[in-house]
Amino acid sequence: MINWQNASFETSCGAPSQLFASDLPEIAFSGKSNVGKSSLINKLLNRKALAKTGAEPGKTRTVNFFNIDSQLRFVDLPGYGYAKVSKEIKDKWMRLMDAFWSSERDTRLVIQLIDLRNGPSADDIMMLDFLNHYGYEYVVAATKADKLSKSQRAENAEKLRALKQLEGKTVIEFSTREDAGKTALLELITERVK
Ligand SMILES: Nc1nc2c(ncn2[C@@H]2O[C@H](COP(=O)(O)OP(=O)(O)O)[C@@H](O)[C@H]2O)c(=O)[nH]1
Ligand SMILES: [Mg+2]
Repeated sequence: MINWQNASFETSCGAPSQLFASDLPEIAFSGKSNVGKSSLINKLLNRKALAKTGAEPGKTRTVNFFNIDSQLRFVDLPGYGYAKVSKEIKDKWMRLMDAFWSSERDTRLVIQLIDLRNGPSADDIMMLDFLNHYGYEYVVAATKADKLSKSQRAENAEKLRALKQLEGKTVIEFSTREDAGKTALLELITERVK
């Protein structure tokens, strides 16, 4: 049994040299800036502000590690796709991500977040291609589902599920205001960490 209440922030890494080898199973949360990664982590763990939310898009440029009951780690990855950041910052992000994905890690599952309102961006598609190419086990959390009408929500979810990159993949509609997505994700995570 995992005690989800027993979660704490461990460390932030802003440079490749700060990344440490993983000695626990990891669940990585990936997505563009502002898609709701930190909010989703807080929702899963029943916490208001364990992961910092609503920071100016593109501001969270570190890899943030959370220890869950000494059994696994949640990894809040820095968001991509923020148009207004300089090339220097984008290059820095790329080097950090390269270092993360090429390091020896026990990544059990990637939760790839995609905003259900707009559908996948070009960067999201690149990320899906990357995950598919390297054979990562992943699921999509389609976020901010509460911001859509019932019919728009169903239509957007259907479109997302029909994406050729997502063939055979699980897409979970998620909202911080609902418990269904949270329950589904926690089940998947538990299954992968066993
Ligand atoms: N209505 C609604 N707003 C959300 C949801 N998830 C995140 N947000 C809001 O979206 C903004 C960005 O969320 P954040 O978690 O910081 O995104 P991150 O940059 O991906 O970590 C914040 O203002 C959140 O309150 C959701 O499910 N529903
Ligand atoms: Mg964040």
